[in-house]
Amino acid sequence: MARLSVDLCGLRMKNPTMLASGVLDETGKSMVAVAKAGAGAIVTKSVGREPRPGHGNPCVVELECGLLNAMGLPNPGIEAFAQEIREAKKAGVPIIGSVFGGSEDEMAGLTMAMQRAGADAVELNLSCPHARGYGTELGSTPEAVESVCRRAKQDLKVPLFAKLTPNTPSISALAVAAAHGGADGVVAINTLKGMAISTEARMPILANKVGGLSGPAIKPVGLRCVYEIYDSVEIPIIGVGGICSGRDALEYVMAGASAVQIGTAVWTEGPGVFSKVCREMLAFMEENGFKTVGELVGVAHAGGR
Ligand code: RRO
Repeated sequence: MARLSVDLCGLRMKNPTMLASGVLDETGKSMVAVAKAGAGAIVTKSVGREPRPGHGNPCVVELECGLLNAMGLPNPGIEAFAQEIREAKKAGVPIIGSVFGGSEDEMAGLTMAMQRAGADAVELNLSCPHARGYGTELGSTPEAVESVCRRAKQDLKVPLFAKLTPNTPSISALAVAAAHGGADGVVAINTLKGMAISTEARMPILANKVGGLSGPAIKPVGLRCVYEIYDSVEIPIIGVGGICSGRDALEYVMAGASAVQIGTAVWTEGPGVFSKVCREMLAFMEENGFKTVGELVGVAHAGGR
């Protein structure tokens, strides 16, 4: 009998799927609902120190190939969000608190606040493509990534994941830096910087003009990033970008991911996508004689790591 359960840096997950940050993860109740629908773990919406309203509307555009968003990090601030974490914990799956900040100090403070609120792990969002001052500065050079990870990890007891940007010449250099800084794992990838234009209005559709592209269009980019990172670091990789089916998830696992995140497909298909992806992964494993997900991690690299 094949089984989907995985141990990710000590987080015991009943399957390797996680809710990605940004979709249905702003309240404890919605996170519980997604966990009940089958997600193996939940990543919260990225939270900062102070409340933020986010960018103006339109902040999301549905495209044929995916979604373009410029939400602009809307969140109630860490103090208010702690209550949502406590509520989400009732789901009985690992809750990973995502944080963003404008400085290393801010990031470290938020990381510790997430731990105090009960988060089972923390994801540093170093990669929002369109929030000036939050993400790009701390996430775009190996030096900055290493330094912020080291600072955030200092007094942290729970695992630390660094979510990296694909909008860079070398994501594997960023992953190596995260590992040197003490991150327990890396998450690849955040959205790709993009734009949509209304020919009628003759202007960009998003109020923020540019935004982050997610969904099926970015799966080949995400796979390439995970594949490259797998050749560069020993720490686990969490793959994300365009996963809608069990086959998509397995592609990420074969590229080197130990777990995967799903976001846009939750928007397009609803939370039922988690049980569908798991069912399809399990069927593939049974048909092909794999007993654990671990046996499949990185098999697309001939000769292994
Ligand atoms: O809130 C957003 O606009 C947002 C974030 Br924090 C992120 O990390 N990635 C993205 O595409 N949008």
